[in-house]
Amino acid sequence: MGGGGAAAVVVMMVVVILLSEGTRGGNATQHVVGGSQGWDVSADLSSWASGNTFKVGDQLVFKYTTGLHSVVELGSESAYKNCAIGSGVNTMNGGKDVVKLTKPGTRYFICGTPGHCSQGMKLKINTVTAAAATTPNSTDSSSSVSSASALQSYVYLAPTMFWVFITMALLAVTASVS
Ligand SMILES: [Cu+2]
Repeated sequence: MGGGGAAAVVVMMVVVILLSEGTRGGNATQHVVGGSQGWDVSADLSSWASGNTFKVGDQLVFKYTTGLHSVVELGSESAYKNCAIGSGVNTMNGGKDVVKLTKPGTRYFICGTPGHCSQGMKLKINTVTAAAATTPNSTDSSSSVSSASALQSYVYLAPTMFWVFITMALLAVTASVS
């Protein structure tokens, strides 16, 4: 009986952790690569990249016609410069490929169709930490930014607190039964 109660508490704890992880990612952005052009030879990918801010937790979505293009991730600047398709570290060809930006740094993507990379179908993006992406430009705006983020964390915390409460209630019930 006591064992079952403990297992239930562990399950609830896992649920609490998963929920708080999920809500923390609430301000993540999905970037459709190339905008309305999508992942295509005609898209101006370098200006698209410079017009966007990529934060840890964001996602890239490569949209293209299956069979016509693919997405090859490269591991180095030199491979990227040389359009070295053969040295890809990851290849995707689903037509709607999602890449999660899990850590800060530079990532390189090219099209795997011969000739497309040299025609400009290549993307280099720099991912920054979520904190670095929020840069207040005056003292006035910095105070409003901090109060806004305080409110945000309260909102994100609310569902977590709910589950903590449920867990505490369950613990109390388990204790009274045994
Ligand atoms: Cu292509």
